[in-house]
Amino acid sequence: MAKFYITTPIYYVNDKPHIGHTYTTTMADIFARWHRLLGDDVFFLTGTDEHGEKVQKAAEKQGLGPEEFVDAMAAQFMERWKGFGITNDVFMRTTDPQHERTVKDFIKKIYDAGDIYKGEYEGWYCTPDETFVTELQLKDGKCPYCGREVRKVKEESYFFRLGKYQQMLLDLYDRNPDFLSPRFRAMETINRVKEGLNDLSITRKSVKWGIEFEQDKGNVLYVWLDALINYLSALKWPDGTFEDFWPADVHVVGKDIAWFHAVIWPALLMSAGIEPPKKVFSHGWWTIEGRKMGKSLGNAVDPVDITRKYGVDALRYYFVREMPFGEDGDFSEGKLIARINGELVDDLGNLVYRSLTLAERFGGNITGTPELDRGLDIENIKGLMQKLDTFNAIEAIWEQVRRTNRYINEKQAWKLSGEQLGNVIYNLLESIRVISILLSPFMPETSEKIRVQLGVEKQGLNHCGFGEFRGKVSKQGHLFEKFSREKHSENP
Ligand code: ME8
Repeated sequence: MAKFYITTPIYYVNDKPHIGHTYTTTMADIFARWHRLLGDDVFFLTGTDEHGEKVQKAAEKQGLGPEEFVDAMAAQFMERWKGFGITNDVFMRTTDPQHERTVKDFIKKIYDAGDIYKGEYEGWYCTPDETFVTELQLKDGKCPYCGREVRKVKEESYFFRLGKYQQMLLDLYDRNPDFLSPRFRAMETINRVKEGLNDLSITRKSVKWGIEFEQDKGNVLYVWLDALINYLSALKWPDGTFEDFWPADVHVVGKDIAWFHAVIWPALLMSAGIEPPKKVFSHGWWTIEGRKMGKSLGNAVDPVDITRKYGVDALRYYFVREMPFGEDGDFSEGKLIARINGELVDDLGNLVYRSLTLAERFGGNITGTPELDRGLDIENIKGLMQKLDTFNAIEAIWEQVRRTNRYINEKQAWKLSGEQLGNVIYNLLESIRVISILLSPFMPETSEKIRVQLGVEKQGLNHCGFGEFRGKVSKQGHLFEKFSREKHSENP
């Protein structure tokens, strides 16, 4: 059995989950579900990043101790993912004792390898990004990544010999062109690595909320170092299920944190003598109604509000449909409504409703010759999903939805009877059954509703060929309802 280990970033608990977190987690969930459908042994990891200055400050602002604060916030993330049907196998918190153990073992390993030395860090620090910024990188005196205020830091610190790994990293990118995906984003990282790598400050004296640096107590580990190691602690490295699942098949991350995953992480692993992950996929960013997302702009749409109004599956569908995985895109409620009305209601909902109506009225045998399977290339869809190309995969599935809808009209099904009608219904139901399997990673609730109405068993991807239809159909109303744009604009 093939294994598939997929991760999301672990999110900072300084604030509740937003649409960006929901996007990353949902996309990873789609791949995890797809691989389960293939019959793979899947390990899907998400979690929370609970240490560091940013989280410490957020706790202080609420007048809470950090432990109390992170417990409450982590619970919100867990609850949110549960409500969104996210099927993670483990939820890793960086305050988990297992994580602390793994981190300490890992640090010891790279310390013993001679890759950590004592020095002094002098430069700038961006707390919202938890990132060191050099004098040269500053943009108008602000953080070059997020444009926010930076703070001068001058303190004793331990460093990781990142510079030592420059050539090994370049060799890795060379040897494995798929390591950094998508390709168009890879060049930026590769060029930066070619320019040279500074050693990385990995401990802080002025920060208290973190994992202690055991080799010199009184220093706390840099939050990013702590965080990256979660991908190992979830497997209980060096024992546990490490051998079963490592290397990770794909770390799904936003483009903002590609550097940490594509440069720092593999270098740390090399130092510890551990194989690098197979792939780091950095996806694009959502703007909201054309504007950069952020609380300060007051336009952070709450995914809970969205799903309460439109349903979880509609949001999942929008995520995949609206933005090719890897590119940037814009989130707008108007566009979401347009897709619900035009595609979920008119294409899919209508197809299922019409077909089940025909099937329920029909008294004869639902049997015939496969016709609607011709344009459907399952191997092609599998290949697209292997390349993480959800955008073209959903389009290929949708083409089958539209083809099946057209078939009803071409056959003028409403004029048929007897064996001819039985054959048409057979093709419709088999096509819908296959569509429901293919759609299950994308829209699990909808897929399940279709399956129940068809009266068929849960099936994997090896059941996507047309066979004998074996269901007992029972129609249960429409899958989706239409929304009016006017109502939305009055009440945004
Ligand atoms: O960076 N569009 O956590 P974080 C799409 N704790 N995705 C977005 C987005 C947007 N506008 N904004 C954020 C951290 N994201 C670290 C990670 S991993 C070892 C440690 C998503 O809470 C995107 O996936 O700031 C991004 O990488 C992540 O949220 C950042 O989450």
